[in-house]
Amino acid sequence: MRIVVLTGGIGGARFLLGVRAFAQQVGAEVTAVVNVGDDLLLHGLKVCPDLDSVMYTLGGGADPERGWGRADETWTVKAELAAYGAEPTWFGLGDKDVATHLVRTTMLHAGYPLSQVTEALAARWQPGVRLLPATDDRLETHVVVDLDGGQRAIHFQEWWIRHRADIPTHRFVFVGAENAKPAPGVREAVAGADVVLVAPSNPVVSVAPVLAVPGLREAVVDGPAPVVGVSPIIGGAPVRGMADRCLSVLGVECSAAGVGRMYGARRDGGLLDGWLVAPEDEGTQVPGVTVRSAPLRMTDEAATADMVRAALELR
Ligand code: FO1
Repeated sequence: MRIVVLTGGIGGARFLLGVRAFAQQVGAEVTAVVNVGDDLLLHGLKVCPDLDSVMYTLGGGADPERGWGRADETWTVKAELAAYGAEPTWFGLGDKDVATHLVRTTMLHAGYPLSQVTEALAARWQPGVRLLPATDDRLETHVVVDLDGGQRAIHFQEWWIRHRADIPTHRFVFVGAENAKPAPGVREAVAGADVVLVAPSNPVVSVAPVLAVPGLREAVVDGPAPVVGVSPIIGGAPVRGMADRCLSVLGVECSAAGVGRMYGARRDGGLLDGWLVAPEDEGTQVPGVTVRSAPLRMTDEAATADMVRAALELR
């Protein structure tokens, strides 16, 4: 069996732990197509938070409390940058993490595309799933907000971390998306998949930028594989993160039904064939989509693998 997962964020990385565990039980191959909209250039370094969260989490090197960055991290570089007054001070790179960005940036400057750089970095971490950025091209999520007396577009990370998503917000813009192409291997993986899973990631800022890459959404919805999503919302609240803030910007109800309907039924031009919701959301209806419930708390790998099994039963 070949499983493709559209994913991003820390929830997506934890979901992949369960996908990998399930895949090991049944001998399946997994390809993760990862959001790059959170990526940023910082102090001359290319930082790819979602690719790194997946790589560190699956490689056993992620900080378990934060969910991002490295375990047993130290912060000397951050303190030294602050001593120079180098902005931004609201975004911190750990010392170990900096090594990843140095290697990545050096390879990118040498002309390697992000997909090849990701493969090279993953050779160290052995994540056990194939990691593909959604695109090798520049695609950044920016957020149009009211700030300093005017309307401005700021980088997603500034909105998310500096402002805790708590300023008047108008819309999200996936800068560069219109000229982006799916990274090499993405279309092929989707075309050869037995199932495409949409991880319980933030639908607005993790999954939407993946699907915003021209040709990628089409490959999924016009492809042969059934598409099954897992709800990131349980009982009206996000499992983690600030999906509620993001959904309210779009005027979408923060519920399993709201997100399922936003994705829509594949047969009606949307994305989904199946939608897995939590027992708390039993009875959720999404027109044209088969909905089932199963426990969705990713408390450990075994529980998450059970979620994946339940999602695959929706095929
Ligand atoms: N999140 C924070 O809340 N504060 C930070 O200073 C921060 C730094 C950071 C550095 C590298 C990295 O890969 C992730 C980092 N994150 C930080 C997490 C990140 O902002 C978001 O959680 C993701 O982009 C959302 O998926």
